[in-house]
Amino acid sequence: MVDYQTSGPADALRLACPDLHLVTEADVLVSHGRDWTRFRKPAPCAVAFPNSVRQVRELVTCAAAERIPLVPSGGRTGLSGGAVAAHGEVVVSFDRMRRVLDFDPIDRTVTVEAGVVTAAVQELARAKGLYYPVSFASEGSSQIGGNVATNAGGVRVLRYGLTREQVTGLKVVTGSGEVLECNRGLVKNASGYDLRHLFIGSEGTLGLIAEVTLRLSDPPLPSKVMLLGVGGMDALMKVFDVLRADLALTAFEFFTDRALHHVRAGHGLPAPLDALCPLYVIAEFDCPTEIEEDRAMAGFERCVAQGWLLDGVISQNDRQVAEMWRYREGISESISHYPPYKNDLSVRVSRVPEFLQRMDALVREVCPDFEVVWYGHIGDGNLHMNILKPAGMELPEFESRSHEVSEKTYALTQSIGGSISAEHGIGLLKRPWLNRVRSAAEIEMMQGVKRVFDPAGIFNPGKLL
Ligand code: 2HG
Ligand code: ZN
Repeated sequence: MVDYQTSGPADALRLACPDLHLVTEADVLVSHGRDWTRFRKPAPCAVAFPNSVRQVRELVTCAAAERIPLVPSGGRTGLSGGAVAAHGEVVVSFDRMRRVLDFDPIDRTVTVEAGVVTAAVQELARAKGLYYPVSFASEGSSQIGGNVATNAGGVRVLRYGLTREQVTGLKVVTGSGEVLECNRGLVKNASGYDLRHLFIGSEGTLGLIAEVTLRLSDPPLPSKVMLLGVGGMDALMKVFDVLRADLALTAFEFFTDRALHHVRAGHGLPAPLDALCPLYVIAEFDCPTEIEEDRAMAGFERCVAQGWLLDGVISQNDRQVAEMWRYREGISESISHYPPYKNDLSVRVSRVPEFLQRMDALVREVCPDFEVVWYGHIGDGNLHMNILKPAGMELPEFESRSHEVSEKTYALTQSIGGSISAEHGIGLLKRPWLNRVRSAAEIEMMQGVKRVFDPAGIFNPGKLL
């Protein structure tokens, strides 16, 4: 139970941080008290908009003294309820911390405040002749601080890794109001525990990420995209093996015919191929010369001869690249109104064929009455499995039926060494199943780490742990 020593958390913050922008209007409480999930009602008591590290620090110091729970909030595009404030918390928004602080052409790094939008970092890198490779459908509104807090992945993890691989420095305010400068942009730093990596993926439970230094990459080579029609689950990773052997892949994404149905209906898109296929793949690869294109065509023919591929097209210009990507990147939005119950599963790439086959059988057995839409970053072992709420079923009943499916799904995932969250985090919604993928000893140690950084327990209570 929260025991506010003053008349209320908002009043306490107003007194302690007089120049902090603090909002209590109902519409802002709703908009900033939730992410893209719709299973909990937003009910924060205020939203704070600090505009500097100093203000973040003052806010945290007061919150720790008054035991005010804080929910850090970025672009609120999360899918596990990590940014949901449903219990009178104060949301800490980074919307007023959007400055680019530094670009260093020698280090090839950029330092930004946490509220800078992912697409703005990509654009800045491009303007400097470099590249920020983390890319996903919500990049136009997600913020860098949130990307770091959730270790965001996306469609090019196969080539460039997750957000973790891009972060060379972090400025973080811990629960005692301490400002930590982690790693300071160094490439090599063998001076003990790398605390930076504890904050990456911590889902706002250890500290508030105020500034981030990111490594930028070489600009990518010219690339092409193939949209391929695949014969079935068994063929999917065989196609991956063939293409990966001959091409430098930057992405290998898949979606099912049901996913295609929804994205076409939602975005008014034409059929991408003449043939109707059970599965589709988007394969992106470096293609600086005709040699690579010839290799791609040869790989395609080999897969067709084996019966693994049924049809396919290859991009000839940037417009076609963008059109092909829409079929994959538009899926999530096209089913969001149902709403879907999301599963974000991962296994080692070597176990994907077995995983897909067993998951397929499981879904047919345990929820034949639900529509299940599959898609994901299958080249890195990540499957997004969305269960759509049937019209006429109330949300609580749908959630509880979906939980039953989760029990079985997660047991299967656990049995082959996978994870119940690949890139969306544990947040609020997956918390009951954390013990499926982390041992009791690990969870206890994580709780110990939390106590070190957040002794008053103010950061994102009820999330992750
Ligand atoms: C994607 O890969 C996002 O499109 C969203 O991670 C996944 O909607 C989802 O389940
Ligand atoms: Zn994804």
